Amino acid sequence: MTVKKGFHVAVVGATGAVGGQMLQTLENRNFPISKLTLLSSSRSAGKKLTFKGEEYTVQEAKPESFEGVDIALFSAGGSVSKALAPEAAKRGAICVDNTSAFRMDQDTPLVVPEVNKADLHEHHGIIANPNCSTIQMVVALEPIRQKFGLKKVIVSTYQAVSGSGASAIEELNQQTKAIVSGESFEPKILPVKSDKLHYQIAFNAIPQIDVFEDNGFTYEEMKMINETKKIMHLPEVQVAATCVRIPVATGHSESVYFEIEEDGVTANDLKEIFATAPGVILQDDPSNQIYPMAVDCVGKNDVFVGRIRKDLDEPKGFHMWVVSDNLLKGAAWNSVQIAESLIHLGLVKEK
Ligand code: NAP
Ligand code: 3JN
Repeated sequence: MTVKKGFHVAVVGATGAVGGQMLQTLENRNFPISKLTLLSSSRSAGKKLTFKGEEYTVQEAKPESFEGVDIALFSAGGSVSKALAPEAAKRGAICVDNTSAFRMDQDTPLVVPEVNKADLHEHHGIIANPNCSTIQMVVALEPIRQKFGLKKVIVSTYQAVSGSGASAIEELNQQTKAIVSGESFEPKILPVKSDKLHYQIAFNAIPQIDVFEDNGFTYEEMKMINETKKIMHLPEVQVAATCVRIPVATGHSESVYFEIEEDGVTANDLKEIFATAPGVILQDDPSNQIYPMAVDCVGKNDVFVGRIRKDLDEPKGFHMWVVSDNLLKGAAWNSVQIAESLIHLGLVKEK
């Protein structure tokens, strides 16, 4: 029998929209895996999934599932992470958690490798993967901050339905078909499955992602505000967000207004920075109608930036359009990138 070299990897939520991309990304990256454990709820236990041409049976996630696991990638919702990530860490696994469960905990690094990879050294068994909308924005803002400082950010998002899971993709498809064929339908998932009211997403834009907080912002908006400050180590930066769901399957777009600290900077100075910034692809040529669009970013790991222009009134203010595949850089790729970084930094060892 040949012994495979690499790590025992567990994927929690393997049957979900993010979990599926997680498996695809591990496969595409040829991630060093000696053993793969696929976990879900009891609903999908027994289901077969294929990885690198081999069939795996999904098991129900339990504390004992993590015996011998080196790296556990969680994307099964916050309550599952709260219950099982500490159990996995207790058994010696390093957890990369895609939910908001631990993101703002002081002891948990919140990491986007292009921005704050060094924070991985501070981990205590759990590393948090930020919210998708935050990730793509900070990848674009960080190279600007490094050169010119950052004072203020105002972002409006145009978020794809896949951010809300496999059932939301299905809801958009069904509603679209129903509307074009003149049939009736009943919205059941968006904006938030557990909230009181549900609205049509096909041919619509819904200004609510996640539940409302007492301050009038939604939880998604508060994630963008708080996570940006933590990842960039900028507690004083002013951030405001408005998050909107649009009828796009995959690919979040963002209109980002930001103010830098330095005077005399031009839009061309920013374009020069983006041309070589890690994880960024510059697509900005208005005369030839070149700018990032959601349909073009699907299946790609990068963050696409364009429409860069200086504000007409505020000399330190700029606008840009930032697009990325929310299931890849926003979730699966950032998580696998964190796992690869842990290996390169010698922070995870094969058992
Ligand atoms: P999804 O398509 O609805 O999939 C949910 C997954 O979680 C399924 O595999 C499901 O298994 C599993 N699951 C549900 N309850 C479970 C339980 N009690 N124990 C074990 N597994 C359970 O949702 P998704 O879009 O993949 O998102 C999943 C989670 O990832 C979200 O809740 C969120 O926390 C996180 N997420 C993060 C980002 C980000 O911004 N970084 C983006 C999207 C999602 P079954 O097949 O058995 O139901
Ligand atoms: O809606 C989107 O586009 C992104 C959604 C992310 C999400 C969905 C459900 C629960 C999250 C997240 O990662 O912020 C969570 C969560 O709070 O864990």
